[in-house]
Amino acid sequence: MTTRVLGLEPELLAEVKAGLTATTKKLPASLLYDELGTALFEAISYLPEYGLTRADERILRANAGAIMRALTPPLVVAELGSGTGRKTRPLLEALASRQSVSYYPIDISPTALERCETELAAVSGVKTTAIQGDYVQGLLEAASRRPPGHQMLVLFLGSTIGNFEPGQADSFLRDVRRALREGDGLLLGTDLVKPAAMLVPAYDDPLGVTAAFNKNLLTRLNREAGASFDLARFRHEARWRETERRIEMHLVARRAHEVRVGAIDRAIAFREGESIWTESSYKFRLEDVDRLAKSAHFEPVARWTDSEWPFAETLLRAR
Ligand code: AVI
Repeated sequence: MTTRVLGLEPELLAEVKAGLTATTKKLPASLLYDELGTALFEAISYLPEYGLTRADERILRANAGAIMRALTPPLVVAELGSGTGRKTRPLLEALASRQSVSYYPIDISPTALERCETELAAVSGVKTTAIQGDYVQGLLEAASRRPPGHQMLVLFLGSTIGNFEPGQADSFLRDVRRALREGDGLLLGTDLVKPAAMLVPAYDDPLGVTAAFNKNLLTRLNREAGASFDLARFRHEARWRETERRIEMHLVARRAHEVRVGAIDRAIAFREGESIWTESSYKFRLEDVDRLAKSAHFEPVARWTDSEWPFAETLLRAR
């Protein structure tokens, strides 16, 4: 048997080159999600220190009926980033008790879509049509399939919006809005600002799962960009930036050394203590969510929060 190792897409490779040769070294967070990275993120969601996913799921489970009652049937449902389908299930079950449901999970990863389809196969009254690809393109495709007279509900859960830079989050929501019609809904999950004592261990857990998730990015560059990163020469660090309200993940060089990256034909020099910034995870205040929504022509109509782990699910209506 031969294993085919694919190289990075040219655009991603160009981002890697720009990021590693910049004064402040940065890598695209999307690199974190290869097959192993996706499995490690799922493991993170079970860590006692990482309350985000459980809070998201708790809110959806406890309020599925109320969320669906806030919308006017008949509805079709599209989800940006299908995940495993685990947290979407109660929402689809609540809706399927009123109407037959067309559900369009949209994801770049075929593995994620397969898992989502398997998880939801047993839910009666739900027809799942997976769309592989970019979120906005996928949403346009789902919107083009909606039957006449149906409203669309878009799910963007898990605070994935927090991994966008603020300007990107803004333009992304505008793109989503453009794919929708007036009156359509967007259920937006956002992790809320909380004390550093809760946030830092969530992104630097004692078991080292988040460290493995972060370092796996270097393994990926070794495999897919011909790099020679020695993982032992880097340590994971989570930094809470109070003013920017974001957690940053970094990989910090333990000592000065050089790393060859074959696919960009460069030797990258690291000073001792120099870091590669790999991800930002923005945390929101409720007023930030409302401002973001309004600037993209959505109107907040209802909100559900979790008290154990501050997290909000906001139902927005396209205006
Ligand atoms: C997917 N996303 C919402 C996660 C987060 O919390 O920002 C990714 C993650 N990074 C480290 N741990 C989890």
